[in-house]
Amino acid sequence: MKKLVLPRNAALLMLSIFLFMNCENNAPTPDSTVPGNKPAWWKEAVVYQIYPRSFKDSNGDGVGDLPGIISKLDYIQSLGVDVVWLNPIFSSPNDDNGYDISDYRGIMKEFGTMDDFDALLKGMHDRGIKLVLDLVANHSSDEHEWFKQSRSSRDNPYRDYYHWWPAEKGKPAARYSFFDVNNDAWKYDSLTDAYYLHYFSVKQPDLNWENPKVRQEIFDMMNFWFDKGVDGFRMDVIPFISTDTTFPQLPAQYHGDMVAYYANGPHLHEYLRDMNDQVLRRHDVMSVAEGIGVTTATAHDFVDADRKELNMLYHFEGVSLGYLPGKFKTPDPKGIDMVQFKTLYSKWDSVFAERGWGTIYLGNHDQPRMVTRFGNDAPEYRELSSKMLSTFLMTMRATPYYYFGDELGMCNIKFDRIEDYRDIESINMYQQVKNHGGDLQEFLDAQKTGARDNGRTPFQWDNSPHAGFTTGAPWLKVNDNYLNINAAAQEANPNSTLNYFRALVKLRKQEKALVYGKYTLYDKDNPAVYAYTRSWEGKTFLVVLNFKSDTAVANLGSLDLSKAKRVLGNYPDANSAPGMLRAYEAAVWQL
Ligand code: ISL
Ligand code: CA
Repeated sequence: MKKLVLPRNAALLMLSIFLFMNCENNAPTPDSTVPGNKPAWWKEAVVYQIYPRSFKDSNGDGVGDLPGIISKLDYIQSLGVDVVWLNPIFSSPNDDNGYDISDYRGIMKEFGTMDDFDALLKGMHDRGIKLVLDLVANHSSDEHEWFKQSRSSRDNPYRDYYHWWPAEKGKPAARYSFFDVNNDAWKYDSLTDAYYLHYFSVKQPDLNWENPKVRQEIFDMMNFWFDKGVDGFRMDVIPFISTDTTFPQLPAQYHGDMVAYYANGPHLHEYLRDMNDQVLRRHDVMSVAEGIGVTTATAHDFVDADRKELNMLYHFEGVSLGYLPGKFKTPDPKGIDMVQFKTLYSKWDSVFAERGWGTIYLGNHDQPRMVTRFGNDAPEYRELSSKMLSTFLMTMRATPYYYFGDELGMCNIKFDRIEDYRDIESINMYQQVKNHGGDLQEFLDAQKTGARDNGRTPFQWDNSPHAGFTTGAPWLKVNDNYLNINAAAQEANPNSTLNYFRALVKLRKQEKALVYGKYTLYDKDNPAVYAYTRSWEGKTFLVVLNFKSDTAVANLGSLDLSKAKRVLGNYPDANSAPGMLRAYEAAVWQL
């Protein structure tokens, strides 16, 4: 097993046994952080998320690939990040860009080979970067051998690897699907006269975790990747894995909230503890749940150290702000209410203040670009507001998950036509609106804010055709603004968003107060400014962020600002006082 070097003397043996048994192993020496929150490498890490399809194409087929990532390892290292999380790279027919896996131990043909993978992992480790993969185990592809077998007959040994409902029992109780044109998570299959369950597309049948053989297959597969040296997993919709296989009518308490129902299956935590016992605790790795359906009330069950389940999860509450309730990803014309935003992030900070550990992100492959959603992508404010949002992400008490391209200030592409979209979600929802005679123009307008493809356009490397992403035709259009917004141009400019991001990462690495320090919110009712301090071992940093284009004043109450010194900011010079803020100004002050 990886990293379990045989110790030479008894003291080391004791130590390594202790580390092995402790699920927050590899911790630096104890210090003044609160109990339950002891240091760990994954708490101090900055995670950089790469959508491999859109990072760098090496062979001109228009699809990013593993050799492409290898060719950019020096760039990734230059950011100063500790961990790279790759979206799924496994064999897949790509109904949902790799979230439909047909072989968990194979590499997607378009992305390369296992040799490429080994070279990528080595290249990362040689540079001191850890690699986290995506575990998509709630469902597989319908082209996975297990499903082919399962579907073939009712008495096939793989039948119970998936959820089947025999048609002679009538139609099963309704379940909602994220990606089905009819919203229906049950698909009738005439071959065996039965329905199978798919919370996502018809090509993503849900695996039956209630079957111990399925759990064993998944745990063995995880160990396979860990034995190769992988450093962790991000776990796709992991709260959904356990299912009441009697499929009752949806209990009344969950009416209108199917996600919460899916995320609270009867044996969920038993399976996660089992996964920890059989896999995670045996390696020095990190785990993070895509915490869909998880609330502040249930979060501790996943991540508290004494639960022996997972390390972290990311919630959906922040990225759900500013959309109209009951309407699919439709922006509220009033925008995002900053008081609500601050209340929400302060609440999540306090949840993990003494136990567990949080994460923070504003963008990922399921979200639009953060500068468009939470900042301002108009030319005069794009750089300032990108830097401001990065300042927020790098100074909160939580592990930042930073989405590739945000360091350049990449923006939503805002397609006008459905034909430009590649994402199954946009395409199927469009069809759904059409089938119901809905307003297609309204849908397309809303997608300019909310569509997932906005965050998936190719990385903008330079000002050559297709932004240097590919020499061929890109699988998804490149944003036209690449002529202005690209890595090469920003390398050359010491004040670019790229170099500002590097400075932020460096500061977070230098100042443990920004990782572990106590968080205190100031001026909570200020509708424009987010101001907070981070204090630890006698050092205090004040972070002030103006989320609006008007100048703003923050009331910093009783804070002693007499020795305040600006250590970083998105304007060339410090303002006259920490509480005075220009448009989208961000500054970190040491007090
Ligand atoms: O993307 C979403 C909203 O637009 C979410 O509802 C998303 O479907 C949900 O967060 C689950 O996401 C994960 O599983 C999906 C996959 O499409 C996403 O890319 C993945 O992050 C199915 O595997
Ligand atoms: Ca390629």
